[in-house]
Amino acid sequence: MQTIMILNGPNLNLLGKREPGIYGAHTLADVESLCRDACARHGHALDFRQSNHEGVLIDALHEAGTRQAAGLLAGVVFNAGAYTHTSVALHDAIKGASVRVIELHISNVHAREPFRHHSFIAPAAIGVIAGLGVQGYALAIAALAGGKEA
Ligand code: CA2
Repeated sequence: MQTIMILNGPNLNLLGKREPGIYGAHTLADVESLCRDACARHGHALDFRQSNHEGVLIDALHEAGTRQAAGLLAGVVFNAGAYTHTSVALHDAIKGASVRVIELHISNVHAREPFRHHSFIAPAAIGVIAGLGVQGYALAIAALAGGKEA
């Protein structure tokens, strides 16, 4: 059974606790449970992570690339949070690890402040989902499970 990694970046641990008008009322634990159900439906195992630290996210992407190369991982659903808009290092990590990544945002970043319109992740990703709320995670899992190729 292949695993799908869900990787969440900075401040996503606050989900459901602040700014419900933008991100909804679901907590990160709710997102994990939604992802667990979606992975189970598609016959995949779940590896669900969150970190507020860029280096930890980079290490996770490297690990994902190694596991994907061994046939053990279908890909990564990556909500890089605000690092999306700032991090060349995360772009390089995805490229360097040759890992299949779907960039995910709960909110529609293109309808928000201009500084959220640029993504360093998107050019290294196989696809992008934004603005569909936490259900976007389930859609991204379905895409990876369906064999979406780079
Ligand atoms: O819409 C998304 O999923 C984002 O990746 C969320 C990030 C934001 O910086 C991106 O532009 C879009 C923010 C992470 C969550 O931050 C929270 C802050 C306060 C309360 C709840 C969540």
